Amino acid sequence: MALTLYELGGLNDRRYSLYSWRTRYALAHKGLTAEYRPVRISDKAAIAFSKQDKVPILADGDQVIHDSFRIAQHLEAHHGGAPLFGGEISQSLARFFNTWVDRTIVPRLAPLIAIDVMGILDDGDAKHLRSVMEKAFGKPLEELAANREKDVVGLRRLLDPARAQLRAQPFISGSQPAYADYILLSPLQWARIVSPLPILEADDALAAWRERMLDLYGGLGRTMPARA
Ligand SMILES: N[C@@H](CCC(=O)N[C@@H](CS)C(=O)NCC(=O)O)C(=O)O
Repeated sequence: MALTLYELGGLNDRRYSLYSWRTRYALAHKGLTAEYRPVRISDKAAIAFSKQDKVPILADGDQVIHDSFRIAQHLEAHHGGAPLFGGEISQSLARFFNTWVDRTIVPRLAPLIAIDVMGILDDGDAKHLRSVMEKAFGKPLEELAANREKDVVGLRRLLDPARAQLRAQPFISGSQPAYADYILLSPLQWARIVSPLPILEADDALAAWRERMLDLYGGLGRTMPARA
C-alpha cells in the first residue's frame, strides 16, 4: 500500500516540522518508504482532507491518520519491520515519554527559537506561525528570545532524566534505538534545522547521542542541513 507523509515545507524545501521527524524515523525504523509531501503551514486547504489542521498526516492507502503518536501506533499495528515499541507496556511508557517531551521540553524550546523559524518561511507562513506562537506564549517572538543564551541553560537542565538514561544505556529505548528515541530527537532535530542556537553543549552526553541518532538509517537526520 502506498504511504504518503504530509509535513511542513519551508523556503528551499526545508522540512522543518518537529513532529514529522518522529514519523520519518519511525518509517525508516520499519524499513518503509513513503512519499514526503511538503505543506505550507498557512495552507490549511491542502490538508483539509484530514479533517483537522496539523501535520504530520500519514495517508496509508485509503486510511488517513494524523498525530505523530497515533501514526506510530498505526505503523506498529499494520506494518512489519522492527518494533517501534515492543509490546503494550513499553508502548504505554513511550506515550508517557511523548507527553513529557511535548509538555515539558517543547514549550521551553519553542519560545527560544521561534524567531529563527521566521527566516526560513515565506511571508504568508511567517505571519501565520508568528500569530500561533505569540498567542501561545503571550509575547512577541523577539521578546521571547531576548535572553535565550541564559534561558537555554534551564532547558538543558530539564533534559537531565534523558541524560541519566544514557548513562545506563546507549539509547533511550535500550541497546538499540526505538520510538522513544525518535520522540526526543525530534525537538533537537527541529532546533538543528531552524536555528543556529546551540541547544546542547558539545561535551553533553545527549549531544553525542544526538549525533548517533542523526547517523542512523544512512544519515537520515542529516538529509536536512543544519541552520548556519
Ligand atoms: N500532537 C501532534 C502535534 C502536531 C503539530 O502541532 N504540528 C505542527 C507542526 S510540527 C502543526 O502542524 N502546526 C500547524 C499550525 O499550528 O497551524 C503530533 O504529535 O503530531
